[in-house]
Amino acid sequence: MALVGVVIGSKSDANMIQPALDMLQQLGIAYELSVISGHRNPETLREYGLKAEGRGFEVIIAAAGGAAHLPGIMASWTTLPVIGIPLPSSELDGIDALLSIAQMPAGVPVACVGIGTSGAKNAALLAAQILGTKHGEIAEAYRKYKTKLAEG
Ligand code: RP5
Repeated sequence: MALVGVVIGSKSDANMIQPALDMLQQLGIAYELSVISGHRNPETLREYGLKAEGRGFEVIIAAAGGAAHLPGIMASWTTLPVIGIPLPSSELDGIDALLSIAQMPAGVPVACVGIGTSGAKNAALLAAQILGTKHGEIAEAYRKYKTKLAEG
């Protein structure tokens, strides 16, 4: 069963979040990838958020570019932790998405990583850290990753 729900705002975002998917796979974390636009499919996004916990997800990663309302709206429909990835798909190269995701009004947090592929990789690692507080095998996989990282 997938522990992480990964949602992107457009099919065109797929390449940019591939590092997140690769890292989740490397750490042995099952995920499900969905394409749901915050502004083109608002009802689908609502339903996804409301059902996410019941479907067994424990963390949601939401990636979008432009005004990037997807992670924030997702967070409004679920109590699961939401990690937002700002994508550089617009004329502003992701600065717009970064500010939109990071500057959530108080009360509805979204954990915002950096812009683009580095952020995508870090989103998966952050998800692993969150899941590791409950799942010993994920904590162990993350520890091994950190050990290798130190070796250079
Ligand atoms: C965002 O706008 C998407 O995440 C994508 O990065 C960008 C373009 O999407 P569409 O033109 O497919 O709506 O919402």
